[in-house]
Amino acid sequence: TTAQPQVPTTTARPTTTLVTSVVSSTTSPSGPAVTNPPVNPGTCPNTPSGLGTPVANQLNDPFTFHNGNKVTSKADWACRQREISELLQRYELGTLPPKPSSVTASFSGSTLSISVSEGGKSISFTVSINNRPSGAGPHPAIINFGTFGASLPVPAAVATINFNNDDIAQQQGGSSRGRGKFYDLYGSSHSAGALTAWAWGVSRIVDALELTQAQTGIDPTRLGVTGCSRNGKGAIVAGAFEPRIALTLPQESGAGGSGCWRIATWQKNNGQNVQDSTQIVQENVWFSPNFNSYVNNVNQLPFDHHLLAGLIAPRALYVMENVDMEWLGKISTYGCMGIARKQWEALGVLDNFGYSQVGGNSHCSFPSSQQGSELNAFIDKFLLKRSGGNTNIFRSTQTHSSFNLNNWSPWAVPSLN
Ligand code: MCU
Repeated sequence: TTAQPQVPTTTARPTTTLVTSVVSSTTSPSGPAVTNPPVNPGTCPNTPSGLGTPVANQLNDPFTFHNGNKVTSKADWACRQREISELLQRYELGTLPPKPSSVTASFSGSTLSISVSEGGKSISFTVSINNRPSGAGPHPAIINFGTFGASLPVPAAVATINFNNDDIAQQQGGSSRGRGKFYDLYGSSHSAGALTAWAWGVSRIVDALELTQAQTGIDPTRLGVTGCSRNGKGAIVAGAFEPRIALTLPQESGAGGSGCWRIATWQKNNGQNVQDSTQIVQENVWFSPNFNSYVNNVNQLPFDHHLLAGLIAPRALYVMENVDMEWLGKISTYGCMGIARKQWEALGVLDNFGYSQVGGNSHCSFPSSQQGSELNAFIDKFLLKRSGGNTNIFRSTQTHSSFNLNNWSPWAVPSLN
């Protein structure tokens, strides 16, 4: 299959301005198929307006369209992903703008400078490319949310790209709403919450890497994205919205990331101290203001975060969580990802999905038990394109016996061809 970005919105996609002619004779090593299938929007069913029937004590069926039709093929699945993306944007995350009319980039030292114009307005931002491997390359890279370097260990053969996401959209509580370069470009009342604005920023970094491949030596087809905690929420949303990301690595993202709203509410109703939808929108501006109308009754939503994760399938996702952090929603992330996994199962690519929940480490300090046979196995297979260890992982060091994965996902899992 050829890489064909899935288009999350129906708007036209203007061409990128080239600052450098990119002529590359080197090709990426081959490996497992990790791209989304092509979407032919004309063949996709229309998504009815409205929320549809509420879904309680279970998670929405990934394999039934909003109009009630069944998903029976990979082509249907690609349409369903478009629909899920649209629904997530409409009710929770805010609108993801299409590629801007102009994106230019230049690389000097370790700084990649990115300039974006749209509708007569312009912004620029920079990212630093660190630990570039020696040798001609091209080399894979992991885009890390935050300026201090990844909070998980990145092997020497992989570069790190530090993304100052707060520069694109601030996250200092309610007063940050509409602040940051994204809003300088699109207006302070744009519907996008910070997570969507950051995903847009990641897409512009990928645009810039495509333009400057000859200078940076970074292979834009072998990119990972990571971040921890609030920035882990950013990483999973970026992986979901940007199909050019090959490997998504959210670390301890918890509620609003790899957790599901409905399961967090269920945990809270069972007396646990867990972040839920009503609290999270008070704490920060990660979500669209549109979400406020649904936080008191998340059963109304035509999705939950298992479907956010499913936007990544069949690409690779490895989710790291911490069993000691009740606030993050340890049952919620376990249940949400255990059910999300069924989307990779339907596509016959369980090797591209990992969920691992361990303990004994403080928040965002990476535990060695997840490194050798898990994180490194994912990086080897999907960024370095070496055959290696097992990447079909679903484990927790705790048995969440009060939660029944199958009761919460009573729908059938088709085999999609
Ligand atoms: C796990 O991410 C967040 C969490 O959602 C917040 O409630 C808490 O305040 O901060 C966490 C975080 O980002 O920690 C660095």
